[in-house]
Amino acid sequence: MSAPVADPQAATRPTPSSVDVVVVGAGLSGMYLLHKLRGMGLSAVVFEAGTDVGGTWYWNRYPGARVDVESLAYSYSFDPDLEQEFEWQERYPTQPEILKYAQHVADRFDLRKDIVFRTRVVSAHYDEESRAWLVRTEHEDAVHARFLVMATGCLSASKMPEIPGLDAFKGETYHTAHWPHEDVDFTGKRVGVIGTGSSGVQSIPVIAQQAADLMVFQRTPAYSLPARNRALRADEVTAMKQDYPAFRQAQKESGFGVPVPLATKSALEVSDDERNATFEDAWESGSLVNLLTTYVDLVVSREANDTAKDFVHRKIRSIITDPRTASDLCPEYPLGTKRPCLDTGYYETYNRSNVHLVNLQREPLQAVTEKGVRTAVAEYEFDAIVYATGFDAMTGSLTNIDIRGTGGASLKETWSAGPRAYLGIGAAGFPNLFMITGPGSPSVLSNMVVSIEQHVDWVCDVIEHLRQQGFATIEPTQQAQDEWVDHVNLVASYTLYPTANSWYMGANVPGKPRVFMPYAGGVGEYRKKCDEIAAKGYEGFLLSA
Ligand code: NA7
Repeated sequence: MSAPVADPQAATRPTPSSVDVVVVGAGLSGMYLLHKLRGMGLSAVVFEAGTDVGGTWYWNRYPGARVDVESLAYSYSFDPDLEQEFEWQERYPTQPEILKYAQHVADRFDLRKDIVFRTRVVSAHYDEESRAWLVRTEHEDAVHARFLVMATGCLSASKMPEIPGLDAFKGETYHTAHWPHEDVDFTGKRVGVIGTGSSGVQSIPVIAQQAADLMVFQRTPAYSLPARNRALRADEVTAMKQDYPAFRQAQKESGFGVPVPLATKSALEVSDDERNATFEDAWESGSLVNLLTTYVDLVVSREANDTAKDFVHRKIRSIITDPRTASDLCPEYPLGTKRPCLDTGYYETYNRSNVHLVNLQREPLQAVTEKGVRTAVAEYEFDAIVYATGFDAMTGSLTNIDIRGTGGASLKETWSAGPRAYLGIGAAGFPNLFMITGPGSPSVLSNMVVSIEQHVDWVCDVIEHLRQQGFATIEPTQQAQDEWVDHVNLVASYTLYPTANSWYMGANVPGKPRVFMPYAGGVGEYRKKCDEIAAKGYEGFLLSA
């Protein structure tokens, strides 16, 4: 795999021996957190494995990478001047544009001077006597901190397929989540792409334009909607910037962190014509959530969901000329229960003569070989293989670090039957440890920036509360945590989410417990709950002097 090239703007600083707060990760969570902590007069250091800020948008540089929430909504709200001054170019910005935004924020708030780049945290152990975390890095630096905040992101521990021979291939190998910083040119090459989640769906149309031949290996088809991306118009930017406070408030109160009109009807109570016209409008709108939110019951009723599924199937079949390819691309699980995708020309790409689909449900992947990929049916030869095989989502970036709390208990072992966290923010037995968008919070079911800001604000308020009240430590009680996890599971059980083999459920990682990890109760309701808990003096948490 090609190693990333260092960014010229990357800075490094020596690791301090002691700080108030260690933050792991300099993505959108870690950056805002650092800014806030500094404002509170606390000392903080951020450790970041990459050579620059940006997190997801630093690592996922594959061709066609874009965010699928609109730029004017997928941006920080904490600083009105920042909101006004940054000029987004596209409705759905590309990875380079979002990375430029993150770099702009780092420059504007002079963040890099407290970030140690090129440095992975390997362990964090809580010392009960000193009531401090001892955090160690891959470079054997050690730092003591009163608080440890994991701003490690939900999708940052990438995964490869679990098949033999990954090192055998003699050609070029890429993973979408570790794309090289220099240009990759597939012109004239035979390319194999494994995986058809968002990264596959976004990169396949771009790679297809270059490659002599492109073979896509699909285990499960995605539901993908056309992004209808375009340049932003000056008038819409002006209108949004004038109305930002109201829009931000609406984001906070919404279900997904994206304001949409509230549905009032069941998909089953309207005529076929009315429903199809509604779905058609949503399809044309170019939005990830508009289709799923057209009717009240699409996420909870299989019968209602089937109407949307059938609509998308008809769309796929109307675009793709080869009936067998079209049929292979039609998902059978309910719409929305695996992360849907937004694309630019994805289905159309399968009409190109240089693009072929291999359905791994008919011919399972067996091995990577010296020349390419072997399935149960054939060996396919390539000059390059692209792994778009996703992540050990939500927990991988936390359990990959040796985190040990009270009594030396390991977080990985404590979570061996599935993650358990109160509000998705703290875990019983791990004092003064906070997770930004951790499992049990809306996180990946939301516009991440909205959820990140909410968690960062909430965590900083806790730290301020402890300081003002003279408390040294905080951690969830076992009871409050158990009740929250039960509540998260109960809410999920009312929905269709647990019915699909998704990474929300841990189903993409062999042996990972099947637990629905994000909180499906909605961003607005969740925020209210967090605020109520804070107002009651952090109900469900144990605060000690
Ligand atoms: P995803 O959405 O997890 O997609 C990974 C894809 O790779 C998906 O199609 C997987 O099939 C496939 N995959 C994973 N492991 C294998 C193996 N062993 N064999 C064959 N195919 C495999 O990751 P992305 O990077 O595309 O997107 C992540 C998120 O980024 C996305 O949801 C948005 O939030 C943005 P499966 O579906 O598991 O059968």
